[in-house]
Amino acid sequence: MKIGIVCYPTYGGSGVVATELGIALANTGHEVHFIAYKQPFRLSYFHENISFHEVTFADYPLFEYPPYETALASKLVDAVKFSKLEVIHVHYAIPHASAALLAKQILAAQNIHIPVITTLHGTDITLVGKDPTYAPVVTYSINNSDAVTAVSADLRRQTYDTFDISKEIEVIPNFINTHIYRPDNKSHFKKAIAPHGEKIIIHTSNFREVKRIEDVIYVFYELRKNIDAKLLLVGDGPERQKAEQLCRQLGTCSDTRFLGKQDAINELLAISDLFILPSAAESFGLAALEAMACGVPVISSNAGGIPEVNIQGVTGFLSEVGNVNEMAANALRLLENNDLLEQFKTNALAQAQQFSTERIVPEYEKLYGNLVKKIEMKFVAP
Ligand code: GMT
Repeated sequence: MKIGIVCYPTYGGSGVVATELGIALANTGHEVHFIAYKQPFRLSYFHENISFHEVTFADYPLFEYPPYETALASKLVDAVKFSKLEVIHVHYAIPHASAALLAKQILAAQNIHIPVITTLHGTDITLVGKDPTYAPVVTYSINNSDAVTAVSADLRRQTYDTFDISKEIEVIPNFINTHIYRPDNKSHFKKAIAPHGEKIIIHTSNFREVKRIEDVIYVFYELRKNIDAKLLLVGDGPERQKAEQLCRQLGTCSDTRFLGKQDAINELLAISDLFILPSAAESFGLAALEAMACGVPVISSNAGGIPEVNIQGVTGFLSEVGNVNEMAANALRLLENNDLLEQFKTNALAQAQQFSTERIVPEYEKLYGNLVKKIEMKFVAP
């Protein structure tokens, strides 16, 4: 099948999922075309089944804001016509879904019919999408896509609760490449970070306010009163400076490393003992799944779709958002009891297998196949 994938190419969960989906589809023989304003960051190598179409903007003094949505719709029309795409799959509603629907209309006027699949990722619904600035367009785009998927049951519920939705939303959870994200306890690497056998605590994110980085530092501060531990903070973003200030104020900097954006996150996760995800909102929590696939239990908040991934008392512990004392107590309970920690590591790994690429990606393939058949029956059948 010839599949067009639209995504944000920068660091961020939706772009990661879209890119990994495209790679997985290409590996099974589909022809995948990424349409984005920049090469997606996990796509920096050649793959015979993958092409990239860059959305470019013609600059003009009148445009105070580049008309991204218009440029994207035009690029989609071009890609569908000349690469003979059969489906357009957009990740993140704003403005990808509405741009794809515009492209679909333009193409229909030329007797080219193509289904549009919209995948909702979270902030396009829970934070940005419900703002009155965007809500009418988001509602229209969801109701008029040929299929809509959400990455968790909680996100589907929130979408129905927030907008006036008449469309069926299917849940297809995020997935993980368990061949890359897997336990791999490199002792020399571990030793470089924790030379005296300290426990390694890790957090990865884009350091936005919603991630509550300061809670990570408070949990670590409490934990460190009782055990020897090191904290790895991976990623970068607007909250980084505040996090550094807090770490200095609490005196935890000597055991904390700010590693910035890293490509080989799997290697850092694989040497870690515990992952902390205290987010205020999280439609799914792909970062937690990445950790679990490396055999790392998760101490998290119970926001959004996190409980669908991190299972209370099995793969980790969940607390109300902001309850850092309970998070620290749960972390300590695990780290002080090696048998319990080992059991949770095994459980985390087993839970992550439920979300393997091999299990989840065929759900998308099935969806594409059904939609293409429907279009053929409507427009091609005699
Ligand atoms: O969480 C972020 O900052 C990135 C964000 C995005 O929109 O790219 O991630 C969202 O999509 C991910 C992939 O589906 C989910 O795993 C994240 O939970 C979700 N983030 C939020 O809901 C805050």
